[in-house]
Amino acid sequence: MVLKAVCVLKGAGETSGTVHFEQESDSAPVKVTGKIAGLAPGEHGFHVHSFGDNTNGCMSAGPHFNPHGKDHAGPTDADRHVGDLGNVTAGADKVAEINISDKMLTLNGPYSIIGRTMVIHEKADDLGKGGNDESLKTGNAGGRLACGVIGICA
Ligand SMILES: [Cu+2]
Ligand SMILES: [Zn+2]
Repeated sequence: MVLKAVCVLKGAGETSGTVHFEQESDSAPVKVTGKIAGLAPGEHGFHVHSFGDNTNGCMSAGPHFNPHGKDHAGPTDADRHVGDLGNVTAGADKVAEINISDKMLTLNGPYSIIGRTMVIHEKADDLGKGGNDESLKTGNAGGRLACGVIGICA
């Protein structure tokens, strides 16, 4: 059974986008595709945060989704937050095209990301290599430009 989800990201500023998720089977990697516009050219941290709560904007989404109690890291690290998707890169047109396949994300079971929040950040994620405490929590990715709850789609 193919599982599909979608997330529409919005924020207080000009940043917005749509991200699609697709998983071919229960244990398959999750394909993450889409586009985010209104970004300063360069890298921007991109994570799944714990809560599907946007009552106080993107802040209510809480910290990175981390059900296994790991430190923050990059998407290719074995030990990382489940929500750590690293960076997406915006071009001169201020648009980031997203095309990621991730083995740790899942759309089913107790660690499903459905109902949680996708956040795009102001700055680059240092992938846990920044040499300070914050690096191991947030990657020093700074403010939350836009976010949206991940929902089931057809
Ligand atoms: Cu984040
Ligand atoms: Zn993290």
